[in-house]
Amino acid sequence: MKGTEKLGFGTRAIHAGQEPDPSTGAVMTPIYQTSTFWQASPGKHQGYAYARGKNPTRNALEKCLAALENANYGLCFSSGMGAVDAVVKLLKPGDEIITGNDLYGGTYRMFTKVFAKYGITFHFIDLANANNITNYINSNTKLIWVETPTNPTMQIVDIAACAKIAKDNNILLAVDNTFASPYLQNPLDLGADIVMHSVTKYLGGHSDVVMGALLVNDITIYDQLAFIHNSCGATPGPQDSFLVLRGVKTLHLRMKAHCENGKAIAHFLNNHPKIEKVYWPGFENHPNHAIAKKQMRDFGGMISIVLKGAGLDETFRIASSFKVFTLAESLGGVESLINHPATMTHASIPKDEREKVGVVDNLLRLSVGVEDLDDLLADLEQALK
Ligand code: P1T
Repeated sequence: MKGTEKLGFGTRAIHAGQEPDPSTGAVMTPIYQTSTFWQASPGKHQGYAYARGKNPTRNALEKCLAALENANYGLCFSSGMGAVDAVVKLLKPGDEIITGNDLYGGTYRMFTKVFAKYGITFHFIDLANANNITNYINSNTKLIWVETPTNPTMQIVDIAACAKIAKDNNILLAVDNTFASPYLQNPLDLGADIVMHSVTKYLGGHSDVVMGALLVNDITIYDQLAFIHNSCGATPGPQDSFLVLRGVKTLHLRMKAHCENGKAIAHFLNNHPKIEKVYWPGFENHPNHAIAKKQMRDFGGMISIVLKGAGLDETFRIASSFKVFTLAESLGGVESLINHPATMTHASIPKDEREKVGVVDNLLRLSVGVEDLDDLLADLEQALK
């Protein structure tokens, strides 16, 4: 469907980037399972030469995701980490990145264990107050990397405030929008330069694909990222692109249900005697609730909890005793998941670093799915007994 930019979110989720297939009229974008494309004479082809560079199924998805983030351009990667990697490769040795002190463990690992040795310096700081950024800016600062809500303590970072600081200092702002999804938050509209997604999560929505994406408005940034994308090769295959095109068609419906269940479960846990603390940006006493309200349309289905007085054994016992929630890494699928960040998703962050921001041994993270609320509540009740 052409000219989708003025259409509502759900209509874009279903139609953007997708036309009946020109060769057969197939309504659903076919899986173009081909690595290469015929050329009538060298360089003379129908827009596609080699599938690392461009594939029609992936192209349709890139256009669809761009439409959901109000972006001009999209690029899909073989994982969320592949997308993060491409952004950091915009920089050169000597450059510096300012980022948050609560990040997905894999992002922290890539920054500290991979790119630090290529001469890039990272500052992991408290971004709950965006003004802290100015203390770390110098002439080498090239990028601010923000996750909001953060993984796993649900801190909220003021995207518009970060964007103003970035613009004033000629620095790029990239926002990892994985936890919010484009249904809840659109960082480019708030002044960010690059939006990143682990498509594996809410966009895919069914825990059957690993993929990443970058969405941008500026053609110069797009050209640089597209060059890295093709040169370094972290591109996804057509089958996975098809699965995500299919998953995205229900993003708006799923997100409504995630938010509804998330809200009810956050309140239930907040009143539970076994729980010491609940991290969820929808609570009025969340330190940045006002910013969450300003930049998000709802508060999502990601919740973290601290178990009252529980040691590691007790935490493991509880984490292993769910019947509807599944103990597993990842998030954002239709099914509810429970995760122990300290030993699973954030195990690569040194204990003293993670504990400073609250990623303690008795913290559990819930990805609230779209099952029947009563079943989820009953499962929490029995597991916490
Ligand atoms: O797993 P992958 O698609 O490569 O995406 C990495 C990634 C990036 N950013 C955020 C905010 C993420 O949460 C992730 C992946 N996170 C998990 C697997 C997890 O369970 O937290």
